[in-house]
Amino acid sequence: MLNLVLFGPPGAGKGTQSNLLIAKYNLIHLSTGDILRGEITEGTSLGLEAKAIMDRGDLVSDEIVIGMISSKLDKNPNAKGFIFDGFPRTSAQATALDILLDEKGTAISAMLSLKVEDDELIKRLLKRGKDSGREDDKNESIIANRINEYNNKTAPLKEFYSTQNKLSEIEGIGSVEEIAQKLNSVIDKL
Ligand code: B4P
Repeated sequence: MLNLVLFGPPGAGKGTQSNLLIAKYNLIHLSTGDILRGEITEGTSLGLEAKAIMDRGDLVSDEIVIGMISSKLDKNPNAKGFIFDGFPRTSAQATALDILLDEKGTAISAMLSLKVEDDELIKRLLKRGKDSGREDDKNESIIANRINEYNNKTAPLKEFYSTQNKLSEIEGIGSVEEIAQKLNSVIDKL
Protein backbone atom coordinates (compact mmCIF):
# COMPACT_ATOMS: atom_id res chain seq x y z
CA MET A 1 0.00 0.00 0.00
CA LEU A 2 1.01 3.59 -0.59
CA ASN A 3 0.18 5.65 2.52
CA LEU A 4 1.24 9.29 2.40
CA VAL A 5 1.11 12.00 5.04
CA LEU A 6 0.78 15.36 3.26
CA PHE A 7 2.14 17.85 5.73
CA GLY A 8 2.67 21.58 6.13
CA PRO A 9 1.30 24.73 7.79
CA PRO A 10 -2.26 25.98 7.08
CA GLY A 11 -2.39 27.21 3.50
CA ALA A 12 0.70 25.27 2.39
CA GLY A 13 -1.27 23.53 -0.36
CA LYS A 14 -2.11 20.19 1.28
CA GLY A 15 -5.72 20.05 0.10
CA THR A 16 -4.81 21.42 -3.34
CA GLN A 17 -2.06 18.84 -3.93
CA SER A 18 -4.06 15.97 -2.40
CA ASN A 19 -6.70 16.40 -5.08
CA LEU A 20 -4.06 15.85 -7.79
CA LEU A 21 -2.36 12.94 -6.01
CA ILE A 22 -5.52 10.90 -5.39
CA ALA A 23 -6.27 10.92 -9.11
CA LYS A 24 -2.73 10.02 -10.19
CA TYR A 25 -2.08 7.26 -7.65
CA ASN A 26 -5.64 6.04 -7.09
CA LEU A 27 -5.60 6.72 -3.35
CA ILE A 28 -8.32 7.52 -0.82
CA HIS A 29 -8.19 11.13 0.43
CA LEU A 30 -8.67 11.53 4.18
CA SER A 31 -8.74 15.21 5.14
CA THR A 32 -9.71 15.74 8.77
CA GLY A 33 -10.50 19.39 7.95
CA ASP A 34 -12.94 18.33 5.20
CA ILE A 35 -14.52 15.64 7.40
CA LEU A 36 -15.03 18.16 10.22
CA ARG A 37 -16.51 20.76 7.84
CA GLY A 38 -18.87 18.03 6.57
CA GLU A 39 -20.04 17.39 10.15
CA ILE A 40 -20.64 21.14 10.60
CA THR A 41 -22.68 21.34 7.38
CA GLU A 42 -24.79 18.38 8.48
CA GLY A 43 -25.31 19.98 11.89
CA THR A 44 -24.24 16.89 13.87
CA SER A 45 -23.36 17.21 17.57
CA LEU A 46 -19.70 16.58 16.68
CA GLY A 47 -19.94 19.38 14.11
CA LEU A 48 -21.44 21.78 16.64
CA GLU A 49 -18.63 21.02 19.08
CA ALA A 50 -15.94 21.37 16.38
CA LYS A 51 -17.25 24.62 14.85
CA ALA A 52 -16.39 26.92 17.75
CA ILE A 53 -12.91 25.38 18.06
CA MET A 54 -12.18 25.66 14.32
CA ASP A 55 -13.52 29.22 14.09
CA ARG A 56 -10.95 30.21 16.75
CA GLY A 57 -8.16 28.44 14.83
CA ASP A 58 -7.52 25.96 17.65
CA LEU A 59 -7.06 22.21 17.19
CA VAL A 60 -10.00 19.87 17.69
CA SER A 61 -9.39 17.18 20.35
CA ASP A 62 -7.20 14.19 19.52
CA GLU A 63 -9.96 11.82 20.63
CA ILE A 64 -12.41 13.18 18.03
CA VAL A 65 -10.05 13.22 15.04
CA ILE A 66 -8.45 9.83 15.82
CA GLY A 67 -11.95 8.30 16.05
CA MET A 68 -12.87 9.84 12.68
CA ILE A 69 -9.77 8.47 10.95
CA SER A 70 -10.20 5.04 12.52
CA SER A 71 -13.73 4.73 11.18
CA LYS A 72 -12.71 5.93 7.69
CA LEU A 73 -9.92 3.30 7.58
CA ASP A 74 -12.45 0.60 8.53
CA LYS A 75 -14.80 1.76 5.78
CA ASN A 76 -12.14 1.34 3.05
CA PRO A 77 -10.73 -2.19 3.52
CA ASN A 78 -9.77 -2.59 -0.16
CA ALA A 79 -7.99 0.75 -0.63
CA LYS A 80 -4.72 0.82 -2.60
CA GLY A 81 -3.54 3.43 -0.13
CA PHE A 82 -4.43 6.66 1.64
CA ILE A 83 -3.43 10.31 1.62
CA PHE A 84 -3.64 11.75 5.12
CA ASP A 85 -4.20 15.50 4.65
CA GLY A 86 -4.07 17.63 7.80
CA PHE A 87 -3.65 14.53 9.97
CA PRO A 88 -1.71 13.81 12.13
CA ARG A 89 -1.36 17.24 13.76
CA THR A 90 -0.11 16.19 17.23
CA SER A 91 2.24 13.49 18.50
CA ALA A 92 -0.73 11.61 20.05
CA GLN A 93 -2.36 11.52 16.59
CA ALA A 94 0.87 10.32 14.92
CA THR A 95 1.30 7.51 17.46
CA ALA A 96 -2.35 6.48 17.10
CA LEU A 97 -2.05 6.44 13.28
CA ASP A 98 0.98 4.12 13.42
CA ILE A 99 -0.97 1.74 15.67
CA LEU A 100 -4.13 1.82 13.49
CA LEU A 101 -2.12 1.09 10.33
CA ASP A 102 -0.07 -1.62 12.04
CA GLU A 103 -3.32 -3.36 13.05
CA LYS A 104 -4.17 -3.47 9.34
CA GLY A 105 -0.73 -4.85 8.41
CA THR A 106 0.47 -1.64 6.77
CA ALA A 107 2.39 1.57 7.60
CA ILE A 108 3.08 5.14 6.48
CA SER A 109 5.26 5.11 3.34
CA ALA A 110 6.38 8.77 3.52
CA MET A 111 5.68 12.19 4.98
CA LEU A 112 5.74 14.88 2.27
CA SER A 113 6.20 18.21 3.98
CA LEU A 114 5.44 21.42 2.05
CA LYS A 115 7.58 24.41 3.03
CA VAL A 116 5.99 27.89 2.68
CA GLU A 117 6.85 31.14 4.51
CA ASP A 118 4.30 32.77 6.83
CA ASP A 119 3.74 35.90 4.63
CA GLU A 120 2.67 33.73 1.69
CA LEU A 121 0.44 31.54 3.92
CA ILE A 122 -1.39 34.59 5.25
CA LYS A 123 -1.85 35.98 1.74
CA ARG A 124 -3.28 32.68 0.40
CA LEU A 125 -5.62 32.12 3.33
CA LEU A 126 -7.02 35.68 3.34
CA LYS A 127 -7.70 35.29 -0.38
CA ARG A 128 -9.52 31.99 0.20
CA GLY A 129 -11.46 33.66 3.03
CA LYS A 130 -12.67 36.31 0.59
CA ASP A 131 -13.52 33.76 -2.14
CA SER A 132 -15.10 31.03 -0.01
CA GLY A 133 -16.27 32.80 3.12
CA ARG A 134 -14.53 30.19 5.30
CA GLU A 135 -14.74 31.62 8.81
CA ASP A 136 -11.21 30.60 9.88
CA ASP A 137 -9.67 32.21 6.75
CA LYS A 138 -11.25 35.65 7.16
CA ASN A 139 -9.34 37.14 10.03
CA GLU A 140 -5.59 37.65 10.28
CA SER A 141 -5.41 37.05 14.05
CA ILE A 142 -7.19 33.66 13.68
CA ILE A 143 -4.79 32.73 10.88
CA ALA A 144 -1.88 33.74 13.15
CA ASN A 145 -3.30 31.44 15.86
CA ARG A 146 -3.47 28.53 13.39
CA ILE A 147 0.15 29.11 12.35
CA ASN A 148 1.07 29.27 16.04
CA GLU A 149 -0.74 25.98 16.76
CA TYR A 150 1.12 24.45 13.80
CA ASN A 151 4.52 25.64 15.05
CA ASN A 152 3.89 24.48 18.63
CA LYS A 153 2.04 21.18 18.21
CA THR A 154 2.34 20.01 14.61
CA ALA A 155 5.78 20.99 13.22
CA PRO A 156 7.56 18.71 15.78
CA LEU A 157 6.05 15.72 13.92
CA LYS A 158 8.72 16.19 11.24
CA GLU A 159 11.14 14.79 13.81
CA PHE A 160 8.79 11.82 14.46
CA TYR A 161 8.85 10.81 10.78
CA SER A 162 12.48 11.79 10.22
CA THR A 163 13.46 9.30 12.96
CA GLN A 164 11.63 6.66 10.89
CA ASN A 165 13.52 7.86 7.74
CA LYS A 166 10.23 8.86 6.11
CA LEU A 167 10.50 12.67 5.86
CA SER A 168 10.82 14.50 2.52
CA GLU A 169 10.70 18.32 2.50
CA ILE A 170 9.39 20.00 -0.66
CA GLU A 171 9.42 23.71 -1.56
CA GLY A 172 5.74 24.74 -1.62
CA ILE A 173 6.18 28.04 -3.51
CA GLY A 174 5.56 28.05 -7.27
CA SER A 175 2.71 26.98 -9.49
CA VAL A 176 0.43 24.14 -8.37
CA GLU A 177 1.73 22.05 -11.32
CA GLU A 178 5.41 22.66 -10.46
CA ILE A 179 4.85 21.56 -6.88
CA ALA A 180 2.85 18.52 -8.05
CA GLN A 181 5.80 17.45 -10.23
CA LYS A 182 8.18 17.66 -7.28
CA LEU A 183 5.82 15.54 -5.17
CA ASN A 184 5.44 12.99 -7.98
CA SER A 185 9.18 12.59 -8.33
CA VAL A 186 9.55 11.84 -4.59
CA ILE A 187 6.62 9.37 -4.64
CA ASP A 188 7.85 7.60 -7.77
CA LYS A 189 11.10 6.76 -5.94
CA LEU A 190 9.35 5.15 -2.94
P1 B4P B 1 -7.59 22.14 7.30
O1 B4P B 1 -8.83 21.94 6.55
O2 B4P B 1 -6.60 21.04 7.30
O3 B4P B 1 -7.07 23.55 6.75
P2 B4P B 1 -5.76 24.13 6.15
O4 B4P B 1 -4.54 23.57 6.82
O5 B4P B 1 -5.97 25.59 6.17
O6 B4P B 1 -5.86 23.72 4.63
P3 B4P B 1 -4.84 23.36 3.51
O7 B4P B 1 -3.41 23.53 3.90
O8 B4P B 1 -5.24 22.01 3.00
O9 B4P B 1 -5.25 24.43 2.40
P4 B4P B 1 -4.48 24.63 1.03
O10 B4P B 1 -3.09 25.01 1.40
O11 B4P B 1 -4.67 23.54 0.06
O12 B4P B 1 -7.88 22.48 8.85
C1 B4P B 1 -8.83 23.45 9.27
C2 B4P B 1 -9.07 23.35 10.77
O13 B4P B 1 -9.65 22.05 11.10
C3 B4P B 1 -7.85 23.43 11.69
O14 B4P B 1 -7.48 24.76 11.98
C4 B4P B 1 -8.38 22.66 12.96
O15 B4P B 1 -9.19 23.49 13.75
C5 B4P B 1 -9.22 21.56 12.38
N1 B4P B 1 -8.47 20.29 12.18
C6 B4P B 1 -8.26 19.69 10.97
N2 B4P B 1 -7.53 18.56 11.14
C7 B4P B 1 -7.27 18.46 12.48
C8 B4P B 1 -6.53 17.53 13.26
N3 B4P B 1 -5.92 16.47 12.70
N4 B4P B 1 -6.44 17.73 14.60
C9 B4P B 1 -7.05 18.76 15.17
N5 B4P B 1 -7.76 19.70 14.49
C10 B4P B 1 -7.88 19.55 13.15
O16 B4P B 1 -5.15 25.89 0.41
C11 B4P B 1 -4.95 27.20 0.88
C12 B4P B 1 -5.12 28.20 -0.24
O17 B4P B 1 -3.91 28.32 -0.93
C13 B4P B 1 -6.19 27.81 -1.25
O18 B4P B 1 -6.98 28.91 -1.54
C14 B4P B 1 -5.38 27.39 -2.48
O19 B4P B 1 -6.04 27.67 -3.69
C15 B4P B 1 -4.11 28.22 -2.33
N6 B4P B 1 -2.94 27.56 -2.93
C16 B4P B 1 -2.61 26.24 -2.84
N7 B4P B 1 -1.46 26.00 -3.50
C17 B4P B 1 -1.02 27.21 -3.99
C18 B4P B 1 0.11 27.63 -4.76
N8 B4P B 1 1.06 26.76 -5.16
N9 B4P B 1 0.24 28.94 -5.03
C19 B4P B 1 -0.70 29.84 -4.64
N10 B4P B 1 -1.81 29.50 -3.93
C20 B4P B 1 -1.97 28.21 -3.62
